[in-house]
Amino acid sequence: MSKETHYDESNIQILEGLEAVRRRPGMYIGSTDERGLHHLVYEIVDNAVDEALAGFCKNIFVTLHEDGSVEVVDDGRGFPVGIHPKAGRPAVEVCLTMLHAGGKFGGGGYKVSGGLHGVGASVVNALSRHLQVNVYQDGKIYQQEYCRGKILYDLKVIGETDRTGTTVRFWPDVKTGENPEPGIFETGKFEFETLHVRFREMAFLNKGIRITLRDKRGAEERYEEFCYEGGIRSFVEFLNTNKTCLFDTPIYFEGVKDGSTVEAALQWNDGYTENVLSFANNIHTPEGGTHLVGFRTALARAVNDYGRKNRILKEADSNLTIDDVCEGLAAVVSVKLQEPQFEGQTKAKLGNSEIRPMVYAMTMDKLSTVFEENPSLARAVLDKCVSAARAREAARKARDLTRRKTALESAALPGKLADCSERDPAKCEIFLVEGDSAGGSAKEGRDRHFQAILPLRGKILNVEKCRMDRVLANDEIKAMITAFGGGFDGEFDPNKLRYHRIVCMTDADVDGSHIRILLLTFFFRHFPGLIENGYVYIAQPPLYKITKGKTEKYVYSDEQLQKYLDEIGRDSKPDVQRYKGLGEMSAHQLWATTMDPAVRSMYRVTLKDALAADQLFTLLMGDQVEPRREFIEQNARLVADLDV
Ligand code: TSJ
Repeated sequence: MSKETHYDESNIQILEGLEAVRRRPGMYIGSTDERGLHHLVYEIVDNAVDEALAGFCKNIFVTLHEDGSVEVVDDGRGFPVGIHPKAGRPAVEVCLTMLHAGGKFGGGGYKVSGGLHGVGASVVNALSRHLQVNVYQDGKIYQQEYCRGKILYDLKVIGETDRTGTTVRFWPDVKTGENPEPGIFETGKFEFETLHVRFREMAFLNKGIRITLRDKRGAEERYEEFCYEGGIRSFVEFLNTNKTCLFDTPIYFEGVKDGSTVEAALQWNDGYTENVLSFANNIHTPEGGTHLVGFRTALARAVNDYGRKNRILKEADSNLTIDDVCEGLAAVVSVKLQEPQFEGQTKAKLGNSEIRPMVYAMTMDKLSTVFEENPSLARAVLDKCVSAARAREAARKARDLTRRKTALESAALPGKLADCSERDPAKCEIFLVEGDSAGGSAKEGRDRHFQAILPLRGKILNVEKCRMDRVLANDEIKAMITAFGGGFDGEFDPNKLRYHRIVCMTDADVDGSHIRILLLTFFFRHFPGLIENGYVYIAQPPLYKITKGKTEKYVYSDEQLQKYLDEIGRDSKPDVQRYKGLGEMSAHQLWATTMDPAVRSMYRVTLKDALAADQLFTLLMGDQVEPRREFIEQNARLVADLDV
């Protein structure tokens, strides 16, 4: 600090502020893992999005550089460089070095600010080993740089320009173990996919802005551009990609009240899953909140009102529930408000109570009008909701029956389950095995201490094409639900699961991959918690056994086979045996190649992009034949080893 002569008392305060961020980063960005790291990018991009929402910027470019830095460029007015009256320093410096001094300061700021719960760019600066800001304004290029939030030199002019805008490039402070500073982040690796999903979402939520993501790391440059003139209407169309919809264009409305804006788009498809996403100030609220409650309640009310008025619902019928009217519904609800209050465990639930009646009134108003003006649309929606209600009633009865059984019979576990003796779920594995013969080998070959086997007979039900009542009537599905423990759908409780590894062990052929996809579809639709917690795995049986003299070697792909044959030489004629199915292996071979934790390799099924997974399952399992055929032709290999 001694070299920096301009530090007076207020600057010391600045340093103390940013020191607090470095001491307790979790307080400001949630965590210092991959999530926290990505929040840095969102925080900077949010500043540029604010400029776009104010109407002064159209393009935002994000670049991931080889050296681990991220660069964000916008074509806005350029961050003000004039002296901030209170701080006596250039405004851009104040924003990057003082806590809570974001775009909102100085009267002329923006109406609503996104920002990751508005922590501000100074937090990113504090947590960066290095940060450089360039401002293009009034024909000049201004620049300033920082190290862990400390100013390296005063704002200076470094050249001339004919454009305007702001550029921030930062190098996150990653723990390396070698530098004198301990570092902040456990990892410095930015995931293209994660950023891709978030920027796509940002572009949907803020119509017209263009966000470009460029990845310059690695040999092949990757590039994605997001811009949607339709905004959340396009978002809903995207959610319904390849689905059959009840009507052509999403219903859309927008309204402003008391300085808050409410926007929603919705469209039903003929499927059975609800896909309603809610956002507050561009932040996804997976736990919902007042905006979502207002929306869903109004929806049910509008549908019931119309049904009663037009005698589609008879006097004796009970009201359709919210879940009934949300079956097959894709919708996006986005509110922007002055002072968002986030609640809940992960701060992912909107708490502002004034928002609920606002969203309720606007939704009621719009839907009533749309139904009145489009009787055929209204009829299609009501028919769908009425059959949803019937199926729900049937499913409830089936569920009550299973529950009662469970309470009465002491050993409720399915008969064909060969359970393990260990009781700590974290140590337990269950293998779902296709067919009785492979099931037999697996039962014999396993380590019965911690490995359970559940053989599955015949075809697994395609849950994409049937409602809950039929899902619950299926024997294989019932067996899985009782074996796993922990309930499913809305009642799922990971703490009651009996196994923390659920392994799909199917043949390495077309049928095997089909069964695997059916299983994954079932987990994704009815046990999403299993995938989110990383409990689902795909076993990797070998493709070949190579015998030469006394040595035996298993390989898992054609590439591995060629490589191994090159290694040992082909002249003394090694014996290559191709496995077509698990059933061809002896119990011992199955253990030694696929089940023994010491040698096996398994894929863990992950869910980076829930929306992409939804579309993939729709595509693979849904009704529309042509897009599926195209997809499978183009991605034959991917379908064979699907990593959701
Ligand atoms: F904050 C930041 F440094 F991280 C950052 C800010 C990063 C990036 C990529 C962009 C920005 C940013 C800020 N872009 N545009 C602006 N605009 C303003 O800050 C601004 C411009 C003009 C006026 C005005 O009243 O004339 C007011 C503001 C707040």
